[in-house]
Amino acid sequence: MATEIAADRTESLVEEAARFSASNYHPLDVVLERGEGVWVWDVEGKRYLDMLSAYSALNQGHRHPAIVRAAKAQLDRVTLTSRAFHNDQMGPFLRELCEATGYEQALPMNTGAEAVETAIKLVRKWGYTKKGVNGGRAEIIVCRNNFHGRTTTIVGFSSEHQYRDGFGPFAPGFREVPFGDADALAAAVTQHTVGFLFEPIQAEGGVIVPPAGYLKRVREICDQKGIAMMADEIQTGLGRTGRLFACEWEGVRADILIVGKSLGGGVYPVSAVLADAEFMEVFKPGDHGSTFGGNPLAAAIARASLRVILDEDLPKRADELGGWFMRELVALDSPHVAEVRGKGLLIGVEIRESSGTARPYCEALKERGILAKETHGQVIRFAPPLVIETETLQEVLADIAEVLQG
Ligand code: IF1
Repeated sequence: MATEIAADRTESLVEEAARFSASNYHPLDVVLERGEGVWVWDVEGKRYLDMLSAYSALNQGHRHPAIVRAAKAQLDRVTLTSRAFHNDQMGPFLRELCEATGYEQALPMNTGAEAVETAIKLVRKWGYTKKGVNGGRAEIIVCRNNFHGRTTTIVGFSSEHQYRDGFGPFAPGFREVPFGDADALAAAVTQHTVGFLFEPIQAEGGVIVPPAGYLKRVREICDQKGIAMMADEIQTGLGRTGRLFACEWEGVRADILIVGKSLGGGVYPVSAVLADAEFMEVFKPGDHGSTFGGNPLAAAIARASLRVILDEDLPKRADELGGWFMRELVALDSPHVAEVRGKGLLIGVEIRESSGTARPYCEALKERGILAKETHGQVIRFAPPLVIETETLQEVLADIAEVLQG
């Protein structure tokens, strides 16, 4: 009886959301009401392991005590000042972010897409004022299969039909090359090119890891041609792939680094663009802004979020646990799996076309208390919070084995 009532509650909440929201999503039928660490609970009291981590926005886990403490303390002080005035959190936040990443300056925004837009404006103005590109003709090279957000400018250079269809007209000034092909990048550069925007691993694209040496070659080409290397590490950054930033895997430093997601610790949207003053100084008062960017609540939360990543050495955890977990997934030797790929705790399991799509596998995992989300039809993405324990991963592996081998 009690479980029936609970199931009714799930159904009515799912229906309510469907009735009153736009249908731009197709979520699994689970309604969550509580989260702690790597666990979430639904309205029926059932516990799940969160293997999606809100697309890497929860690297520190749900409601990390240090981050919640910082948020609560700041809620009792001041939450929003606007950039018309200073606040006592933003400066320390940006200094700590610069110190952690090795860039001279940072510009705070809120969502990932806003930070990408900010980077686009930054590199264009840098191109016009410092590189001498002809006014209005700046070109940015992007990768096929990219995902950088949902604004009209950004979807305008997406190669995914659905992300674009019906939303044009789009902004000009973008040129596409295949991801992972450094020669194609070199060949695409013209006198108008100002930058190359890329994800070190294409996450939404299906967890696509580029060939070894790619990022190094990209760095060399950007240096040779005098264009800006622009890394979107919104999803790959802040420890996810086993390094603080995925570019570190090849010892490479981008000119413009874009961060988001876990910078807000899963508590609040916080994003930022990082670069040296040579770039950042092109922004003059009034050139760019945001009502909420750099607000004291965001800054206090981001400071705590960053501190957790560094203090708990989450990149190292992701490296060790991810390497082990990926080997175990390969060792399952499932007949339904075409490939297991990824880095750190950003792992994609590609289901063979002959075994159907990834969605039913995600549904079956959900039944066993594991939340994962398919991407691009065939790929199950496993990306748990980086605070996960080895024993927990070990336990779910048995369930994953059943689902993948069944
Ligand atoms: C959705 C995907 C992930 C990103 C990279 C910028 C952004 C994202 C590399 C924009 C955002 C999100 C968007 C969210 C789901 C999620 C996603 F499947 F859509 F692609 F993570 F894989 N750069 N990715 O991954 O950041 O503006 O959203 O803060 O659109 O449903 P945002």
